Amino acid sequence: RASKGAVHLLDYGAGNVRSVRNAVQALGFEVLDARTPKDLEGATRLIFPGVGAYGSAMDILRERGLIEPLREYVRSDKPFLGVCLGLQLLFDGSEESGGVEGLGLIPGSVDRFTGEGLIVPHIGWNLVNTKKSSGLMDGMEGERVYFVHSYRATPTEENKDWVLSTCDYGGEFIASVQKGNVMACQFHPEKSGATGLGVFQRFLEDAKPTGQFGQSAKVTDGLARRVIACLDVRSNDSGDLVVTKGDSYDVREKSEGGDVRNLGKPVELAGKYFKQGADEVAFLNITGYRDLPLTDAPMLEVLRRSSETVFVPLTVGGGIRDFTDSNGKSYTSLEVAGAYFASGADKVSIGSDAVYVAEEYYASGKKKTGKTSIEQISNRYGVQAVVISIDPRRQYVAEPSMTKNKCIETARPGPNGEKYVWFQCTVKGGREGRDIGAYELAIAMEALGAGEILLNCIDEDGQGNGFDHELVSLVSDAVGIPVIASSGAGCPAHFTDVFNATKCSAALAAGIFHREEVLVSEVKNHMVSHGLPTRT
Ligand code: 1PR
Repeated sequence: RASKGAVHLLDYGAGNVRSVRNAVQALGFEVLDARTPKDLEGATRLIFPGVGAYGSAMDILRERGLIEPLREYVRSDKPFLGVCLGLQLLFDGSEESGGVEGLGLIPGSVDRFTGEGLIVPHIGWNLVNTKKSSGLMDGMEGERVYFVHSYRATPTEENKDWVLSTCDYGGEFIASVQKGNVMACQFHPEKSGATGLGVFQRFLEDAKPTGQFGQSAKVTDGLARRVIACLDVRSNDSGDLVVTKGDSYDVREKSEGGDVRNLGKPVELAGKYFKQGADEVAFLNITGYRDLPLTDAPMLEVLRRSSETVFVPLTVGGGIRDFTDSNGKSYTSLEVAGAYFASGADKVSIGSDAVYVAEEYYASGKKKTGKTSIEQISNRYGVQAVVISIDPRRQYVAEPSMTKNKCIETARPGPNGEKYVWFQCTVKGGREGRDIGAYELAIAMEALGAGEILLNCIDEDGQGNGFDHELVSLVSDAVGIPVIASSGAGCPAHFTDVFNATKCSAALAAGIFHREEVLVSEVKNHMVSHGLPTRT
């Protein structure tokens, strides 16, 4: 296919810019890399997908001598589109990373979201209010776009000539800016499905304003509750990478010597769920705790290929930890995560390693070392990039004093009539229980810089009886970061139920989607008909 033209992409080597690249290519444009000041000089159209933490982004730009050339490019009013951190860096500075100076092109500072009970990061699909007519945001009335950030710029008298649209999350913040040919969005067009691709298209095709405003967003409709499709991936006995699905984590067919259940191919299923309207797709490499992740090329390839066609966030988990391979070469968890991000993942999910880290955290009297996988990845790539996958199992006790872990009175007593339950964390895909609860783990992880909790439940996994509301409430009441309810969905009503009964921000399912018992779109329709904010 003939290229419609070229656009430079400022890739300073942090995090996932592959999706932006893929989105631009999917629209028929050629992507050229801008890595040096000289590259910037030659650019006639530039996209700046800022990723990672504010401080480390500015450090890298400085090291590469890009700060002045970037300022010059923007001041000269050449076509520029910043994305997420690429918007924030245009401002004077940020509260993030202990206070950092930015490019100083737009007046104002970028501050952390605050608000009583507000879940931070702001992750998910939210509505934008268009403030003025422009080519960029035209036709976006009533559409939701994908945000993922903990810091935001707010509209003020000084920057009002820049503000193109705002969004409401614990107060009004800037969703996009534009002055002349310079524009930027706090949301991620490359992760916002067809609506987001439209933003890129209008930027790339120099769309002129139609004069139509979008003022449709009602604050009460705000942030949508997310529906996530999860693909548990592993090799079967013939060595093929398959999507599998267990009952309480047992993924083998029940027959004698049963093979690993095969429910399809990862890339195809991811594409199918994107088309059905999944808000995110998660890949869990369920044997990652024993495989050597960086030699696990199939999973990296799955991400690369999925990110070419799936324009919503991708999470990958399994085997994210420090390890030494069979040749004696050591990798840090940061390097492992980096390989996943570079292949198209937006977030990494950490399971077993998080349990060990939390145990040490409590044993040391809650000391932060800065050296754990969670802290390192979060510092480098931002809190939103670190998901903690918890694999808990119910443990019943007659009295709370029988465990040091947080217990609750349960409406579903244990086999011997025990009235109390705690939720025991496991490692290695549920194979080994540890003396720490999901509640304790979640609190430790938030303190160390995790951005989200993926809360599975071994007892409910694959059962189709609905989510464990007691577990989801316990954890989502304890932390201020988003919690994804997982395990047990059997019908659309189970999603609506868990959203109504708990503070979870998202709900995830696997089996019902793989077996085609329920479409993602049917879940969404049920949510809409029950008045839940939903991206449709
Ligand atoms: O410990 O960092 O290497 O990560 C391993 C990852 O693999 C963890 O995220 C862990 O949850 C996952 N995992 C390990 N073993 C299994 C297994 O099933 N044998 N799968 C496994 C986790 C749970 C969910 C599932 C929901 C929804 N599967 O991912 O998709 O329970 O299922 P449902 O809707 O069918 O009920 P590390």
